Amino acid sequence: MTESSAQPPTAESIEAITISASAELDRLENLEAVDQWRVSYLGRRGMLTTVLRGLSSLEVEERRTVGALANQAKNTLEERLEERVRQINEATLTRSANQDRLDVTLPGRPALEGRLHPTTQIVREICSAFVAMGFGVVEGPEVEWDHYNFEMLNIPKGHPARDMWNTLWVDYEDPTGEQAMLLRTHTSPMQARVMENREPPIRVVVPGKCYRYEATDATHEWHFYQVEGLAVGEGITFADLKGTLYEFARRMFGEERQIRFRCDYFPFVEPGVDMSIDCFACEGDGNGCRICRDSGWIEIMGAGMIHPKVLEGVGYDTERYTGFAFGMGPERIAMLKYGIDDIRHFYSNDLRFLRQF
Ligand code: FA5
Repeated sequence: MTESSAQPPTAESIEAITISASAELDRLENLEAVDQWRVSYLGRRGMLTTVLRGLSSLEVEERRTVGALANQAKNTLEERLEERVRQINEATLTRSANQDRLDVTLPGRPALEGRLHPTTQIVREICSAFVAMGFGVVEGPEVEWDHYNFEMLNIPKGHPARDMWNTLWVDYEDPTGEQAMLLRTHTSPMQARVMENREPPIRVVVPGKCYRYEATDATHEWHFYQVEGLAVGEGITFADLKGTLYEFARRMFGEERQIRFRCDYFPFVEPGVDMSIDCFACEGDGNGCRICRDSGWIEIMGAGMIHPKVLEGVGYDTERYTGFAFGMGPERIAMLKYGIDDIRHFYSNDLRFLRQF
């Protein structure tokens, strides 16, 4: 670009300005530079504006001809300016679309609709069955003391039964040096926590997450849910345990269900049992049932009458009060109910699995 001269304008000088301004404009790549160009050619002191001002020094006849050329040049440059701005905007949009891999012409994606996780659904179903039978629902800490997870459940330090629960310990120095911290291996620590804070009669269920240092397989996760149950009062017997759990099985799995109790060992109950329901998928006739493995029975929980040592531990009069407790795994119950073949599906976050519930 050259400085405008004080010379009177001529057809040649106007043409020269138009050619050089157009060539310069074509080389500009951004809107700031284009605006500077506009100021220097078409602005109040721009080159072409100055030329137009100089028309007054021309003879009338010449002024008419050169003036018409100057106006035409102004219109041409203004049109070219508009066109260049449009080109730069388009190029910027294309560049950003390519770089960001964003196709602004695509229709928007519909918002994903969330739903309850299958574990949450089954936990709620289990709790509702017990709430309908007069139980309340309480929750407790997932990071727990050894004291509640083991000691208060009649599993002192060094007791071989501790091996039944592969424990994840928390690296924490207790200032008193007495307590070890862990991720609860079951919901049973809530038995003592609830009883310490209440007087019988007690009827509660405790849903919550548990953790075990376990190798995972189709039926074992290292984190999973349990629903604990606890009933304490005067005159509670094993018949109450059986009646309550039978009613639960009917509500969860249908009116026709049969149940079976077999002896099992848990240090905090006496007697201890495991409870099974008869297989709803087959007749136990040995035709290769995936669900009960042809036994005709499906194990769903551990249970038993609360051990007197546990009741003593929380200061209850064992001559007066008795009770029962049970603990079940909701994922395993959901697997049975919906025919899910691998517990690891629950927490692998595959929407194709989760959307089915
Ligand atoms: C217990 O944890 C006892 N606290 C249950 C209990 C409570 C017995 C009250 C008596 C009185 P067990 O380790 O068997 O028991 O676990 C209970 C249920 O938790 C199992 O039946 C199973 O459904 C579930 N469970 C246990 N380990 C896993 C695991 N690794 N992955 C998924 N579910 C599991």
